[in-house]
Amino acid sequence: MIASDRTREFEDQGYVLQRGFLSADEIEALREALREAQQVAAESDVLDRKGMTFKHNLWKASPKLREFITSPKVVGFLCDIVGPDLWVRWDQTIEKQPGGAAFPWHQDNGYNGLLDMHFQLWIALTPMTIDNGGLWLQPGSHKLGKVTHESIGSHVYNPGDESKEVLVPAEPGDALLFSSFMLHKTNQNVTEDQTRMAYVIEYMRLGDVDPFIEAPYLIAARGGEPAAALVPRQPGSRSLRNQRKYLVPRVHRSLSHLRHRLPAKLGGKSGS
Ligand SMILES: O=C(O)CCC(=O)C(=O)O
Repeated sequence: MIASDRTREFEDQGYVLQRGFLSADEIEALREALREAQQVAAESDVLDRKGMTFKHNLWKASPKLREFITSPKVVGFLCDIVGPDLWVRWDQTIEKQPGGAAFPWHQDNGYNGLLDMHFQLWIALTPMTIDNGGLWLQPGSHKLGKVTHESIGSHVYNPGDESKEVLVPAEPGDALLFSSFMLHKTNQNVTEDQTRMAYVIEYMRLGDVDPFIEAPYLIAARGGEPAAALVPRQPGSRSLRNQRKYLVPRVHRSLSHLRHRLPAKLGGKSGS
């Protein structure tokens, strides 16, 4: 498929699936780099939740991962579809062990509080099936823009229109690029012996910001070309448009952090 077809597909469906994106050697090299980075991941970047393990910000610990996620192959694939100027907001491995719990319908913006669409490159590192907690999408749901989510336990949830759901079965090395506004979910892993694993890298347009994460930031592409650089500021952070856009969310987040730190008798939630 040529790039403009893929761009149209992304705009229309909210995702593009590239089967066999990585060769067997590339998958092995990526697994090895991830194993090394997972071993040194900061404790604060590891989240274990009901049989799902998330390890975040692995690129920060790994020159090999930085090289991979800003490589001509990855950047070329992304830029052809979503545009020429990108930085890396986040990365994580997601492992769902046998019995690992469901992760209900949501947009990623429902968790990270961001207002702009960004781009999720989800790479399968094991087979992903209906039984082991493979990924389900609602194609076209990205056109809703950012939707509201209700909180259920530790999750946020918006069911969208479940009659539109499709499973994306995948093999190791398949890559799925999807909009952060895409409603998606994974079901419980009902196998007895299969842990399924994906590596997800999130890219944003250079003009868009995430005011909630810490430096350094990794530029991936400029003008459609790989342009790996670690920088102390997000390129869009000085724009008035972005500062205004996040004024209210930033105040809310600061107040909520403060409430969690205050003793209960002063109205906080910490109770200490
Ligand atoms: O299980 C997965 O690979 C995806 C989980 C998920 O929906 C997410 O991290 O947003």
